[in-house]
Amino acid sequence: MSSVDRTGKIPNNVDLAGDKRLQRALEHWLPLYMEWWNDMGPAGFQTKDIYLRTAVSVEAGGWANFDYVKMPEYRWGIFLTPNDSVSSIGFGDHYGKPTWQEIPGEYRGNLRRIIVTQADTEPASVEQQRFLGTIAPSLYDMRNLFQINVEEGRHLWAMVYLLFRFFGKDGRDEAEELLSRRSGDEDKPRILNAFNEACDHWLSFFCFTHFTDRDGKFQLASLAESGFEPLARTCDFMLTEEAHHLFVGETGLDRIIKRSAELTRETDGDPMRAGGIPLDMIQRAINYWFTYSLDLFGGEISSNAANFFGEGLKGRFKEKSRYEDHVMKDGIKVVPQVISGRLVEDEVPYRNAINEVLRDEYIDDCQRALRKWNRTLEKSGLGIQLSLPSRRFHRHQGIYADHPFDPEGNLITKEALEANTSRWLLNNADNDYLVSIMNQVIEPGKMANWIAAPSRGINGQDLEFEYVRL
Ligand code: BYC
Ligand code: FE
Ligand code: FE
Repeated sequence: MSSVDRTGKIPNNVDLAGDKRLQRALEHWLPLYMEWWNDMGPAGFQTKDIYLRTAVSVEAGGWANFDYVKMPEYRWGIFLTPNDSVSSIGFGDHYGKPTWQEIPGEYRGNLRRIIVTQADTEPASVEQQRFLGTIAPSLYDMRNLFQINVEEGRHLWAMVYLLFRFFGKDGRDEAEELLSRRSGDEDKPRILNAFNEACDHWLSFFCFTHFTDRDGKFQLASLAESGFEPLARTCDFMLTEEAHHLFVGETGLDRIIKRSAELTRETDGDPMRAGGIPLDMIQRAINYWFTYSLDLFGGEISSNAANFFGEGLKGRFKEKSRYEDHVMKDGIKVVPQVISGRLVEDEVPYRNAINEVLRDEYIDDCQRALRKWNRTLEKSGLGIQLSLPSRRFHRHQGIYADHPFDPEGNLITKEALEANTSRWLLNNADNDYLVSIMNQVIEPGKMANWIAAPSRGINGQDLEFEYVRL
């Protein structure tokens, strides 16, 4: 593993200087990326100094440097977690054999597809969040938004490096396509559904970073197990940045919930009178983003996923420590299915149900965060609790997508679903209201009225710190 080179146009620890063709190819892509960033990145703040962290090393303790940076001058680099020893493939049909440093020819198609799908989500999220800076509830939050945006940009670099390094002309074509699709575009949408949904205000932003970035955590962790070592080490390093995105989402929602509970009490149950966010609206936002994020795990029964596992390309979450049998050739998993209009428990070959195994882990993690929010609510004494809807509710992918379910997961009629949709899911009136109460707050240390202050600042700085110089 080579050391970190910070002198070139593209900071990296993959010895770009030692591979001139690759270096030139990536340097050629850089202005295309900048064009995309200037067109589709955060609107209105490109010339401002933002207090940002930049990945500068891969050492666990000191990988990040904090300083004021203008976003277009951010140093998007390529960093892989170092490999200090020879590794072996941790699961699937090649279990125990040495990991691959180059792409095995027969898996080229599947690896390309996985890498492109992962890559596509990164710029998509930046596009979705493009206008949120203009309605940020504080400088602290505005800074966190931009931090996430530049790091999603770096995640795109991480994947594009793999495309250029290992996929030749196909990889270069894919890298261009990644800059030409657009979130929500009718003709050239992003690949996965959640990344085409509008994220027009900060309740959706916090739900997105909590629920949708959390899909990123679980997908990246599964890819960090990959037998294709460059992919594994790239994803492993991306996870260090991901933790902050999840922190922003989880604590952002907690702060909204805390403030909403206060305003609900102060207004005898009508927080909208005080410009606050009603708790039932928060529940609808949770229902909406949690279920779109469940779709991101793919179908409950998937031969793609079975192949990815068998081929050693994509493992399970914490494959080594959480599982004993790493081959799972004959296991089964019970998956409830709709058969003749009724929900019936069905046995599915384990590998075919592996998307569902990862979704289980994800749901557990979401439940953990929910319990924390509910403790915040308990302290308010309102007697209201939030919940996660069933994994069958409001799905657009997989075996439940074509059937109407209520948030408890019961099969209902289409009419009953239609009659209740606006009660169960974030709706146009909610979105209009949420946009209407969100005005930019730029006095250092001040918060918009609809959200509580965070418990501390960033990198040991005070809350009053000038996180963005406007
Ligand atoms: N929307 O066999 P199936 C992140 C397609 S987030 C639209 O069930 P599979 C981030 C599927 O492509 C992490 N289409 O699915 C977060 C297939 O299409 P074809 C992103 C979907 O392959 C926030 C068909 O339906 N990383 O990093 O087992 C901010 C049948 O699919 C969807 C990854 O996703 C959907 N939701 O699993 C920034 C990791 N779901 O072949 C960043 C890489 C499925 O019929 N991706 N389809 O045309 C994968 O591992 C897999 O592709 C999936 C799907 C888990 C996504
Ligand atoms: Fe990312
Ligand atoms: Fe993220």
